[in-house]
Amino acid sequence: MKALLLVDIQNGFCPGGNLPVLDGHEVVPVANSLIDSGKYDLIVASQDWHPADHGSFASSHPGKNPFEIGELSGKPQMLWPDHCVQYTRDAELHPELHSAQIDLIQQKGENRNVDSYSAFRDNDQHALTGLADFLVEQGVTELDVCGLATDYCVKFSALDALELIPGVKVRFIEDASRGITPEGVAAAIDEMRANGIDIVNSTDILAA
Ligand code: VGL
Ligand code: ZN
Repeated sequence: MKALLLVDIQNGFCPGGNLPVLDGHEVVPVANSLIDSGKYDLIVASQDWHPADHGSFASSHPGKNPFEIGELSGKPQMLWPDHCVQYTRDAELHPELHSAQIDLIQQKGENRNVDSYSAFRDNDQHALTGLADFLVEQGVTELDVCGLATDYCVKFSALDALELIPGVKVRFIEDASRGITPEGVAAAIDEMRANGIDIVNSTDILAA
């Protein structure tokens, strides 16, 4: 059973959004070609879905600016601009993404006291979102992961998939992903590769 996980392809992470990733919108046509390819038995997506007072927002920490390190529930936390607030346009999946073909949208980041980069669980690794159980139930043996942002939510989702879906083979689709910083992307790719995740491009998948 082959599945595709589209991570946080939302307005908020594209140009014009509140936490724009450079060229983030460029993943959309690539993701669409994968969605439409017929290569996947199952297509799932994650959606960053924060309450307006989320503790990862710099605005929740008086005197702090976005991209500074603060504290959340006693742990160091990168402070972000307000982004992907529930029921706002910023939180919607990109309008050109072929969303009708997505089988399940997993929301995450609702708990204001902990951030959730991974589509599978909170950053403190306690609360599971339910996505791993769903993919296990569906009998997923191969999972391709892509989206925004490579150095945060994509990386943590890919690594958690390995840990939470027994026996799964995970691949990261580089050209269907963009990151926040070039150094972060390089480090994320090294870390994924070191953990046994294959780095592939959409062209390899479409040609196979
Ligand atoms: C993300 C930072 C904060 C992501 C989400 O989708 O990579 N990054 N929230
Ligand atoms: Zn977020």
